Amino acid sequence: MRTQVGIIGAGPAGLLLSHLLHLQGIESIILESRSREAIEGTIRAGVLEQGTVDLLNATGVGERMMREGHVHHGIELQFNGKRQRINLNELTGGKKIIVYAQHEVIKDLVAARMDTNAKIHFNVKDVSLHQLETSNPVIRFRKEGDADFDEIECDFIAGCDGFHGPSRQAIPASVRSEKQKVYPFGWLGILTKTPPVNPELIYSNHERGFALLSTRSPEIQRHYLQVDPKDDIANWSDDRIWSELHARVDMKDGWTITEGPIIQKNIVSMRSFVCETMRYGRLFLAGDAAHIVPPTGAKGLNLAVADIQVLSTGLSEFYQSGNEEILNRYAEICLRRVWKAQRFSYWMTTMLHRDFEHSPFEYNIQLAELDYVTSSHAAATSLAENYVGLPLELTANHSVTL
Ligand code: RFL
Ligand code: PHB
Repeated sequence: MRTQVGIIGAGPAGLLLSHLLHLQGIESIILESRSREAIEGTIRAGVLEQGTVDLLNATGVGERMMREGHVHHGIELQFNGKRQRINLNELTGGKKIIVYAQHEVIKDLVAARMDTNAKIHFNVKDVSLHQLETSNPVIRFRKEGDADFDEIECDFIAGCDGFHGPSRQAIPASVRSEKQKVYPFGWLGILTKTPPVNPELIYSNHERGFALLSTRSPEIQRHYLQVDPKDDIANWSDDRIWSELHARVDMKDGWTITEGPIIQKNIVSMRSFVCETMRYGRLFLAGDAAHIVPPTGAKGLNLAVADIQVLSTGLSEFYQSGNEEILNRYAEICLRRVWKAQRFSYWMTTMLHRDFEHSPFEYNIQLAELDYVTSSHAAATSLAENYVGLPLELTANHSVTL
């Protein structure tokens, strides 16, 4: 087999890249280790930045998002028994976010690719990358049920295979600089069958631990509780989850979270991670394959989209005119924005979670920071402009808002 761009992974990064390349007349093949049902059913992100929304709309895959997603103009921060609103819209000159589940974005992208007879191989096994330093890199893999290996010869390989995929590992360790921080926090996430509890997301700092109330649809809500990352979900009965949510978000004025049947629950751990080369020869890493953020800033999916915007622009310039300038600066362009998103995600995480190793002094500093952020116009503006998404600077005098 031969293609122009071989893409490993059908997450948001891989599917969006294939979609954007198709719009520019560039051919790609996607290899995905899971089934279509599995990728379309995995519950993950919920918040889409303004720039992500604009890109999906501009490229013809935003129609259902605009119909079924929820536009939010602000978020609420709860601490010290009160709730304070950050008006994202006013503080950013009219920007907003849309709450629309990641697996719905995946469904829309898969449907768009299937409509144009895209080559997506699901359930592939034993993917490995070869000849990355040449102009004909190769991906080797096995199709479902096949004993023999297949090979795809490509011009470029896009490693969009998430944190645990093989692409990053294919870069020699000597040229990979990896920086990470592991947090002593985990998130217990639930999906519950109830109407929305609030028109906007509530991020709550409570002395028992962080809680986040989010949404999915008029019938299904998504909530999170800070727990020990090593805790077992079996220790969390539905009753225990509801009583902990009540303790962390109910208000003295009588506002109380609405309970309902819990239809899904799991625990994820949290880390910040950056691989500081995102390119090796003809291999380009994008999304979680290159960087991970803790979910408190709602940035992971949006960073994957930004990487793909840069990569597809670089590839399209290469195929149109042979100009490799953007491709050569791919890692530098992406990492500049990635590090700012890392800073924001780290800051939101440390401000909102309860670190049980901390002294009362440090806890009070955290509360003072929340008080400052919600009472200073300058500090609230800083939070807002990061939350809706910083601009992506492709060149010194060419910047697009993502
Ligand atoms: P993905 O989504 O992990 O997709 C990678 C794909 O590669 C496949 N794969 C392989 N395929 C072939 N061969 C192999 N050997 C392979 N190994 C892996 C995988 O099966 C998979 O299909 O990476 P991508 O595309 O970079 O997308 C990144 C996002 O998924 C991630 O950053 C977000 O989900 C993070 N995130 C959030 N991001 C936001 O922007 N806003 C949010 O509100 C938000 N909330 C969250 C989140 C992540 C969470 N979890 C579960 C960590 C909330 C949570 C709880
Ligand atoms: C979600 O709805 O899943 C969600 C919302 C905000 C976050 C993280 C996750 O910061």
